[in-house]
Amino acid sequence: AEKERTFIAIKPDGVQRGLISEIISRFERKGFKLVAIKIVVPSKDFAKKHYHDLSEGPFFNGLCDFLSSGPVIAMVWEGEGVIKYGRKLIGATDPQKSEPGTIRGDLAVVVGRNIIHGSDGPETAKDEINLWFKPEELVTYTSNAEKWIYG
Ligand code: YYY
Ligand code: MG
Repeated sequence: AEKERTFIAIKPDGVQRGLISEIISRFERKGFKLVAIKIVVPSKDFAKKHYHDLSEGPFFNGLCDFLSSGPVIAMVWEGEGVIKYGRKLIGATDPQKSEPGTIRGDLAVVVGRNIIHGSDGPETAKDEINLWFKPEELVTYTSNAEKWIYG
């Protein structure tokens, strides 16, 4: 059965700090399935498209400069409830308010360098996956572990 999908990105700070495998393993160990991944330096225009919802905010320009400042790991993760639970794994937007045990809580200190992005709902997940990936870059497969994860 086709499960829900979400867009997750490790931002340039997470990549530069050597946190790629740490972040991927949290999603992987949980039982979510990686269905697309690439490393890319987004242009500033692309960053603006990604964050278009925030274009009115005072931090928009700096945020887009930052996202386009270096390599990003763009991913699509699949699983039951992955959109909402992915946000839980990530933690609150401001790492000062993220619980310990979450990615931002454990690994980040300030909101402008919070190392990871995750879609905030089904509509944005769809839009962000379409923005970052071509359909043929998404790989549909059955993981051998699925019957042990879902029963
Ligand atoms: O979805 P999430 O990343 O948790 O937060 P958003 O409200 O969508 O903001 C996107 C991004 O913008 C956030 O991860 C950091 C940055 N940002 C900021 O630098 N300062 C703020 N006051 C709010 C958000
Ligand atoms: Mg957001």
